[in-house]
Amino acid sequence: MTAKTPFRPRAAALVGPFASGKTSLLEAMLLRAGAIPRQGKVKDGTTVGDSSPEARARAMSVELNIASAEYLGEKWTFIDCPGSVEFHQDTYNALMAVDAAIVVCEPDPARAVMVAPLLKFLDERKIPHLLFINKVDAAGSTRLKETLEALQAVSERPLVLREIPIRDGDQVVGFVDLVSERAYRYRPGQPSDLIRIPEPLRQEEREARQSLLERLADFDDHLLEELLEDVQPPADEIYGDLSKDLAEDLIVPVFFGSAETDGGITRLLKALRHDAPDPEATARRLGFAADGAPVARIFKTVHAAHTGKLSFARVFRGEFSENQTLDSGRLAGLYAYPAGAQVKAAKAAIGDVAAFGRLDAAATGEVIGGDGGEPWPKPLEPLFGLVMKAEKKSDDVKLTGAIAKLVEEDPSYHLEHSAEFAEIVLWGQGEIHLLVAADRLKNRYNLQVGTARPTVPYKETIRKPTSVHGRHKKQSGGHGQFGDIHIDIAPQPRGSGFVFVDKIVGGTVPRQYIPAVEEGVRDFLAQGPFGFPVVDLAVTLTSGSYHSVDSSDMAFKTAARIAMAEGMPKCEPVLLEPILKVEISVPSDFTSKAQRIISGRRGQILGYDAKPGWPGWDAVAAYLPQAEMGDLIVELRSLTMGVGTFSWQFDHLQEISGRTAEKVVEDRKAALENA
Ligand SMILES: Nc1nc2c(ncn2[C@@H]2O[C@H](COP(=O)(O)OP(=O)(O)OP(=O)(O)O)[C@@H](O)[C@H]2O)c(=O)[nH]1
Ligand SMILES: [Mg+2]
Repeated sequence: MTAKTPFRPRAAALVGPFASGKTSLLEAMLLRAGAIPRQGKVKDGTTVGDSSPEARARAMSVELNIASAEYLGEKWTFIDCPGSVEFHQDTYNALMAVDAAIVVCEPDPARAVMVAPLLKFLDERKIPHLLFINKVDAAGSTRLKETLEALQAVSERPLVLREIPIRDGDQVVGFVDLVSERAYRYRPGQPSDLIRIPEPLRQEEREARQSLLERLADFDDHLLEELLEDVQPPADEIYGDLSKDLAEDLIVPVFFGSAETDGGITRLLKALRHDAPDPEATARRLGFAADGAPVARIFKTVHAAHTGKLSFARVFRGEFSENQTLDSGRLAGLYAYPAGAQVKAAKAAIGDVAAFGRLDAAATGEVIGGDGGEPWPKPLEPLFGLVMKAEKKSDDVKLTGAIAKLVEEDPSYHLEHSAEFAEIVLWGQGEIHLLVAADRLKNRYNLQVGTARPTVPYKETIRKPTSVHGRHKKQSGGHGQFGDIHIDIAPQPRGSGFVFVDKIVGGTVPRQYIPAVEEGVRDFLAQGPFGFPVVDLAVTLTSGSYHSVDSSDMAFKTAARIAMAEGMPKCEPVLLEPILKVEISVPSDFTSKAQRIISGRRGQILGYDAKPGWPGWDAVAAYLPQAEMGDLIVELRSLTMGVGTFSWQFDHLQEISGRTAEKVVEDRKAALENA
């Protein structure tokens, strides 16, 4: 870096659908920048990214990969994000920290819809982004044009092709840059060769360039005038428009190439270098004023074995140094990530991505050294839950502590302690998300955990009233036991819970024993005849008798339990199933599939409508038994290219009977016997 070319370190996120080649692209960019000596492969487990055991085991990204490099003397931090929607919390959080995003997709029009939720996130927040259509080396990648059309259909912003492909048969072997009008032929593992524009492409090149210029002219009156007057705009003007329009998220420039065979990587890096906004512009976009004390925003929290808690943050103002005192404590360590390796750093200045050590009170989304900034994305709602059960009972406390750390790292995990069923339920975004959590518990905390489906919180109630007498009398040796009560048991309207009524007159049950009667009833109701909590009933204590020596709390409690055990079966007990109100969101092509999923799961469709703010998407509202929610997200994703999702909340309890109810009761009995 020379004094003449002041620049700030910049950061770009690599995002895009599952397996589109982001981690491979990171590897290719690090190689091109000279940060690594050779290019590893995801399949071989040799990439800089995906180095955690959980990622390697699955050959997919399950957390952020952060690596910095210098390209042509300028420092970049690349944040390679997981493509799987189950790990999108990390992806969304990383996008809050970068100057620009590279959306990596595949040259397949059918997959374009998979990018829709990401593009929506980017456009809503005006995060500058460009598209990189990867894997053009693969045979049959002749469908660039169709892919682009399909992508345009899911992008609010105009997509602007920056280059056109040079083909050999059905393979892309190079490109013509539409601004410089230079042609290049890919050379695997090396920068492309400059060649003459192939004669047959001249016409296509001119047309594509013209449409690029027309797009830019939509946002530049001067350029529009030049085009109308047939004046060739100078290259500088075009470059100026490209970077301005990218920075303001007015257009989305489109590139293509091949991460694995090194096609189009230099072009992509150069485009970033020329067009990506600098961190001062990004700080402005994110609502951080230029002047003031240093600020950095935490976009990821990690609990690492040797360093303890690490808060990964991007610096948006000023400079931090090790040992500095912050509001949240002393800055006990600063780390940088050249080519993905963790090294100690003395300072982190505007633009840098650094990990801040041991800020114990700090959480992801927090601004270190200040406040303000754009609202942080909300944690993704829980969609799939698994019980985490420590194999050793003595590990239970340790397990809860370790899960709390996982939740801190990824706020789209949600911990639920179910007191009713004594279960630790971890909720998350899908099955893999939770199995990765279980692996992390094992790999990092040496906790062997088994997983199981959470118990569905069925309840029971009664349909008919009854009156019953409960008497507990024991004469064993000295002190006896005596409790004697009459109670009425009666159904109550849905949602009223449990009511205890005391109608004792004349002291047939002395005051001091009445709470014991209620306690006995409540104890019984915690696990009714079917094994579930009983709700929506009233128990009225009408009369009783006592013994001046032998009566006690214990005796009346037992009498109450006896009365309940005798009375309940006469009240026509019935199972109550929890019903959720769900709203499924899908692109409208998938609406009928979503409806079929609901009916296939004993659900009741309430209606569907266009999803507000999501052109081309529908929201299907339905009632769904909670028992059917277990793997709903799995089926929904498999039928909607991974983009369908849902939100849910408990709505009401509903009586069930017949075979479904019998099965629930059998399973519950078996579970209670095994417990
Ligand atoms: N033919 C071809 N295959 C590629 C290319 N880039 C990546 N792949 C393959 O695509 C698969 C996924 O690559 P990754 O780099 O892990 O993709 P990713 O986008 O990081 O995946 P996730 O992070 O799990 O979403 C691997 O099998 C790669 O070998 C490419 O340019 N050409
Ligand atoms: Mg990856």
